[in-house]
Amino acid sequence: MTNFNDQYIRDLLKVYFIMGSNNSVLDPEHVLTEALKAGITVFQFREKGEEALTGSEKTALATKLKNKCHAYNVPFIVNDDVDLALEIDADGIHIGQDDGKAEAVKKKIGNKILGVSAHSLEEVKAAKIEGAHYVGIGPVFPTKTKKDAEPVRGTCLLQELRQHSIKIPVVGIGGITSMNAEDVMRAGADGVAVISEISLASSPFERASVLADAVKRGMQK
Ligand code: TZP
Ligand code: IFP
Ligand code: MG
Repeated sequence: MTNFNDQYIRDLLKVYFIMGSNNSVLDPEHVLTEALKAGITVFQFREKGEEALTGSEKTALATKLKNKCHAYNVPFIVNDDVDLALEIDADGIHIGQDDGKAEAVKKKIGNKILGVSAHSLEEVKAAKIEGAHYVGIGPVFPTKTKKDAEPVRGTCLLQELRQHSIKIPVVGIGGITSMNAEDVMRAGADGVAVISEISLASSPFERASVLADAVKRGMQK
């Protein structure tokens, strides 16, 4: 039940790439490798929705992508599936509001990073109390990737968190591109999380590089 240093987590969140096998046209391992070369700072394996892999196929892909991340010293986070995270010894787990209490998940995972999706000030405060290491705030902008996404909040909630001086690392998610990432950072996010911006790019390396540059421009000291 380690407490990670907040600054370590903030640094990790800067360029947060998320992908499952159905988010890319190109081979997922190829896309991830390009993104790693371009300098993504953390990766989340999110295998859900149409034609998502299950069972041993899911485990095999997760293992392959985890090994790729580790070759670049980038942490590997699993979305939702605590058992998979434990089985393959992932570096962390990301859960939503309907995936059970963060407290219970935290007890199960021991020395791993815990991220929680939050959509209001109340959910952020609760996640912090329950021991989340970071929260994902979104959707910031309209997204085509998540069909059951909550209403778009723009950068309001990010600004609100900062105004209330709530001290937990935060990453924005939903419709983020290299064109708006700088604004998301200036609104108070520690980083940006993207799926399609990188996973659907014809050159994931180029796109992830441009995104990383936009994040840097938006960082404030
Ligand atoms: N949660 C809120 S929005 C979203 C998730 C998983 C999808 C983000 O995908 P994209 O393609 O970066 O908009
Ligand atoms: N936020 C995040 C993250 N990941 C998700 N899968 C999600 C919301 C729904 F970016 F990691 F914070
Ligand atoms: Mg979930």
